[in-house]
Amino acid sequence: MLRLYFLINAQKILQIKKCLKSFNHAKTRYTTEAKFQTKPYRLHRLDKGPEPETTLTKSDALKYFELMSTVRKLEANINILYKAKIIRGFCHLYSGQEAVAVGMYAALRPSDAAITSYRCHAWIYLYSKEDPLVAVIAELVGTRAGCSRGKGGSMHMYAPNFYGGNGIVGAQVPLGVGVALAFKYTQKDAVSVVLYGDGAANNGQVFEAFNIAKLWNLPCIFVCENNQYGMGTSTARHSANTEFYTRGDVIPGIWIDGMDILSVREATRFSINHCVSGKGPILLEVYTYRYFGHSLSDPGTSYRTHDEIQKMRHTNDPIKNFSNQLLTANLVTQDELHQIEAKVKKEVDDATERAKIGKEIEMEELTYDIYANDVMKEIRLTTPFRTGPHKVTVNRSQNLK
Ligand SMILES: Cc1ncc(C[n+]2csc(CCOP(=O)(O)OP(=O)(O)O)c2C)c(N)n1
Ligand SMILES: [Mg+2]
Repeated sequence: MLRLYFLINAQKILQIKKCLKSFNHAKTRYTTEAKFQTKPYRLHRLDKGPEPETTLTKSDALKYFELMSTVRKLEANINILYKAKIIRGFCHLYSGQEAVAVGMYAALRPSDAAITSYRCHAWIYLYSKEDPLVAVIAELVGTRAGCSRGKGGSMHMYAPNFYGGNGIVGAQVPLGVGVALAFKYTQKDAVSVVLYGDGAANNGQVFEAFNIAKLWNLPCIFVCENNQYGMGTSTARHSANTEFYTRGDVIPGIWIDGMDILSVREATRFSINHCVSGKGPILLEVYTYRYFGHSLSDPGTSYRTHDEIQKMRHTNDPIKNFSNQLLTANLVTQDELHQIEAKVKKEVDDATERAKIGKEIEMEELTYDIYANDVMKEIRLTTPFRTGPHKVTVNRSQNLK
């Protein structure tokens, strides 16, 4: 009798549990948006900063999670290809900094342009219109499906409205100001996002570019990605003033927690409004961290401890931070995130295989498409005595499409 009583009760408890589970599931399914606090900003020459609260829709949440996870997996596969010597030369990974590119991209409009240093894979992936994963991987492998037909490699990648991929420290900053000048001159409703590292922040041409951008109030968002090291030198050792968001002098600045994608998105929205309202440039310092060394030939552990990297991975990872926020707010389920992770893995692995089996360009194409207009008929090869013919075979340069 007592056994029967327990059996009936156990069944009831099971039923109640099932009900509760489906109720919770329904509750999660029907939460279509949630509000989140942004991380405190620090302001320079601004009375008011970005909003302290932001609304996130479920579809955007899933999209941002997918984009950040794709960048992480893309760089993981590139690392493997590099170790297998399938990718040669320089190679700088973005792992750890995903919330910067994806958070900014989430706020940018199709007309807005960007330019960055050599750490450009994430940006190419975001800006490329066709087969973006293959555009990056094939370029690194050196095959013709690459965004520069395999001729550029890690530091020379372009996409529509994305001006590279630049290997000379700081050199992209005046170029990006030039893009902003073109926007103002042609009265285009667009801003130019100009990214550089903390290690470029004391470069002379950066200050010349700041000056002209402010003098002419150009629509320029300067972004110092402070990942705390310039190659192997910590910011405290390479910079007399590490408050990078104040370094534009009369240019207003904002310090942003770059491990929080929503803070980055909100600050970018604020900056676009600042620029398009005619107030001129703004300078964002985005505080972040890179898990790998400066490039793949730097183990990245001689100037910082293994513990430091592990601590960052475990306690302040941008993707984990975001997924924890989403789960706590009941905006997504763990299951949905797992499904995205599986999809991302398959997509990046498939793209890696497709990029690997691609063919290199023919030798003669090496000297083609250097100029958009065929201004030089002969291009110098390895010595002044060896040249190759120039030809325009692509309709327009990648970044002008
Ligand atoms: C004009 C110039 N000087 C030096 C170098 C060598 N170099 C490459 S990256 C770098 C440091 C850049 O620091 P940061 O922007 O913080 O880059 P991170 O290591 O974080 O990518 C230097 C000195 C270069 N590429 N160009
Ligand atoms: Mg740096």
